[in-house]
Amino acid sequence: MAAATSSSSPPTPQRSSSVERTKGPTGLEKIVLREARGWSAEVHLYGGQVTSWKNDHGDELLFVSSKAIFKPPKAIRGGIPICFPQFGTQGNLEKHGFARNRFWAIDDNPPPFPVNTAIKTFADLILKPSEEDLKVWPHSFEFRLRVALAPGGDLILTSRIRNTNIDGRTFSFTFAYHTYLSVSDISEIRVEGLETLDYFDNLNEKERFTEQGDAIVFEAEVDKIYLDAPSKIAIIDHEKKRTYVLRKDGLPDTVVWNPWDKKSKNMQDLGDEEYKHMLCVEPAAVEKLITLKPGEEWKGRMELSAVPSSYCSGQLDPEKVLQGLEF
Ligand code: TA6
Repeated sequence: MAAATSSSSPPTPQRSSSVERTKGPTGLEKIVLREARGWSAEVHLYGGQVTSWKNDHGDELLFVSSKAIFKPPKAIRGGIPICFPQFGTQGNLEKHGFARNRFWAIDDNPPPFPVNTAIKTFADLILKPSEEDLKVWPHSFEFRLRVALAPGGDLILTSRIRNTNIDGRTFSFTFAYHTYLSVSDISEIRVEGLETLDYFDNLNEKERFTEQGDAIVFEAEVDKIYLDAPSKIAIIDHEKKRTYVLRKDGLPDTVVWNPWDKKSKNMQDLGDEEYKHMLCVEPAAVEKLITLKPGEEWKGRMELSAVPSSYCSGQLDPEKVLQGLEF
């Protein structure tokens, strides 16, 4: 039965989805995605970086620092920086690779994408190495990124990386979606789905430990790489009555980071108190290199939902999660 409309109530505005190219205050180009129910997202061509994801009430769900520098060569502090061709610091490559501080291009003609046809709001970007990039990482590649807003607001990032070397050389890389979530108060947050996992602790000379306890809570700085993390993780914000559900595919590990007070004070592009309102939960491929032969392609996908917190803790029993193959 169709819903009755009272003649006195104003008509509900009809929204439609849209994809618009525009510029931010410092002149950096970005694409704004809007889906029909009012959710939106923004992706900057600089870094191929998602810098906003808002729900249908206009609430920002990603953290971007008030001190973020929207000016090359600095990577933007917040949103979803892409770490490629490496996560972390090894060799000559800059920390977390160069993808996050390069200008990506709009990909007008991406190869066919096996996607859900219900998703109509998306942007396709592409990154190819410059002459300068080839000096520090001597490999030809095509990195295609699709940023999509599903009907209902879920944010979906799909990365496809192809080895386009013509001299027969393989290459290996590590990768992360360095996702900064906006939270009410870090000390009130629980993360479910990582308990009992092994992790490397970056604050403890990268020693390997096993997580104990019910859920991950935060009382101090944390910088951990969880190994073989489940494909679904929940980040529960009781105060905001919101749960983020993060699903991932092709990305075995999950990094969890919060700099806490001391480290924040040493970061030029993060306010001293802002650590309280952010949590990085980063689907990643860090501990086992991904290797591609010429012509081969790798795919890594992340899907973020923000649901009301009636989504109870305990629903993410790791056993059930591992069996859940909805993704
Ligand atoms: O993902 C965690 C991490 O690797 C931390 O070690 C911390 O340094 C963070 O990334 C931020 O790195 P950035 O280079 O963006 O300052």
